[in-house]
Amino acid sequence: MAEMIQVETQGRVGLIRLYRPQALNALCDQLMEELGSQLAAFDADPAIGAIVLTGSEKAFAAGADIKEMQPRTYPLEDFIGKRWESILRIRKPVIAAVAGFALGGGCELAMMCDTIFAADTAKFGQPEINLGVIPGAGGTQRLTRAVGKAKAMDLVLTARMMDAAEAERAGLVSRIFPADQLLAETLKVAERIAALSPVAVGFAKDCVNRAFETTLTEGVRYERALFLSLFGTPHQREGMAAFVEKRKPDFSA
Ligand code: CO8
Repeated sequence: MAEMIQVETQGRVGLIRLYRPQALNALCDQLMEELGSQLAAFDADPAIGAIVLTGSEKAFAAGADIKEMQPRTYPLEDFIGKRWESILRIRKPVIAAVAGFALGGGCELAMMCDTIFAADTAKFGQPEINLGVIPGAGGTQRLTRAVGKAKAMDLVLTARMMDAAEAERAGLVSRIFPADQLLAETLKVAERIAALSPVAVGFAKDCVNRAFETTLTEGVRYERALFLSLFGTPHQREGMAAFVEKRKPDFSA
């Protein structure tokens, strides 16, 4: 039974709420293990089409757990990879709904999701430099790809926080909502995605992510192969027939 996350489903959407209220959802090993298991369970469940990951009003997550890391000394095993990278293996879309602090590992976790929706209260940052370390779960890489070198360098070197408006302008965040509407609006978007063809949605996610891993020519070749293979699915036939027949498509079959 998970203690540090709360799990619900709403229609075809799986909702995971990080839940360590006494520590601003600091991402300790136990929490990350619970999160990884639940993400994998939703990914394997055909009744779920999209996943929303959120925190509390005050914090999405204020970072990796500093108290847990404090006694660690070099040389040490990679305590990050096995717990933090499970989210990257999820084939269904994962939307981060961020209110309050998303700092350090919290910002990195949000950036591992497929897109970020933010409350107007959200604050993003990579303050690890203040602790005598640097981001360790992809922050220097994903933030730089999301917002460009100048702003990423500014955030990583100064530890300053960026508010939701700045994060949206910079391209880190896709949409901003008033804090009291963040979850409802995010769930609406997730439900819409969850009603689409799961194969097409998975391929679309995979192709956009591929853009970060390969050259343009290879990426376009990959996209085309997946696009063409979708013509072997009933969902392509249903989607296009529904358009021609002026009705809503039904991708549930
Ligand atoms: N780790 C552990 N405990 C935390 C963390 C954290 N990251 N953040 C907050 N807490 C705890 C506080 O210690 C406090 O607990 P207690 O009441 O027992 O003292 C409680 O949460 C409430 O926090 P505050 O009293 O500090 O709340 P404020 O509203 O005054 O301040 C802040 C909020 C500004 C967010 C402040 O808590 C803060 O600066 N937190 C730390 C932010 C930070 O430095 N994050 C980066 C951590 S390092 C990291 O993420 C590296 C990632 C590397 C990859 C992953 C490796 C596993």
